[in-house]
Amino acid sequence: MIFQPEETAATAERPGGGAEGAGVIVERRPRKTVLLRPPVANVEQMVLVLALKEPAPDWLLAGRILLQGERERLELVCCLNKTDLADAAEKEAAAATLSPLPYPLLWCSASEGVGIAPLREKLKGRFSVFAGPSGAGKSSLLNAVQPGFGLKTGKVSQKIGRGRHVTRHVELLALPGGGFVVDTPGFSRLSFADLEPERLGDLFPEFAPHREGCSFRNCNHMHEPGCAVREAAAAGLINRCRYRQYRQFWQELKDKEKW
Ligand SMILES: Nc1nc2c(ncn2[C@@H]2O[C@H](COP(=O)(O)OP(=O)(O)OP(=O)(O)O)[C@@H](O)[C@H]2O)c(=O)[nH]1
Ligand SMILES: [Mg+2]
Ligand SMILES: [Zn+2]
Repeated sequence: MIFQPEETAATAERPGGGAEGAGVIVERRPRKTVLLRPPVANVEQMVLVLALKEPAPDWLLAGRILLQGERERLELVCCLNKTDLADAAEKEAAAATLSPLPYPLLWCSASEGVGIAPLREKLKGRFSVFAGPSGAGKSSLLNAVQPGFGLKTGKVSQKIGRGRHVTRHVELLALPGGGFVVDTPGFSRLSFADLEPERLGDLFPEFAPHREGCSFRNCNHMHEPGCAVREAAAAGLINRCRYRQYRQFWQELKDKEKW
């Protein structure tokens, strides 16, 4: 379904009669991709937004979000926000996890206007969704990309170090230069539905160059002898944190299968 603000949908029929300032459904398209968290259909691109600090990155959650994007074959972009708050060691730690992945990595500060132009460029003409934990700065970044959005933002709780779930609804926003972007509520838990553990390895793109070297063609990269992926992780050629995540996810999916 495509929504447009009234003024850009002027020539379209108005099935709902569209009140002043309301969106109008101009076209209904078949769903090609469907995300459950956030619940959005037909997006092409997912922008994972993490704060370097306040709240510190939850890599496990980030891994789950990326996995969901991979499963739906979305183009992925990673955005590390709040560069103004982080020191060199914190930036290095985040880069170690994200820079080996084949996704563009943007360093941003919504409050200082850093990295906003490249982000705007990535969104231009595309249908994107922002995803990430509460408080990471998704709405703040979108406000920086397009001040007219005027999205509500909220302070991160000092006591629990987490966002306060300010964005409550999935919001579809039209970009002035073409394209749409969806702001979504942050979440802290995500479980995968309908994923066979045997498929999991395909959704870790950095495993691809190593998989060929596994002794078994159907290697699950868990306990099999001669697993080139496990060896690559041990040798530091694959980020160890990501490989540990893979093992955890695989186990989770296996346990689910038993039910
Ligand atoms: N220092 C600093 N603070 C930022 C930056 N970006 C956002 N913030 C602050 O972080 C807090 C959370 O920002 P939001 O934009 O509401 O975060 P969100 O990801 O939309 O959160 P939810 O809507 O709850 O999912 C606000 O107080 C922002 O002002 C940044 O680059 N630097
Ligand atoms: Mg928000
Ligand atoms: Zn293997």
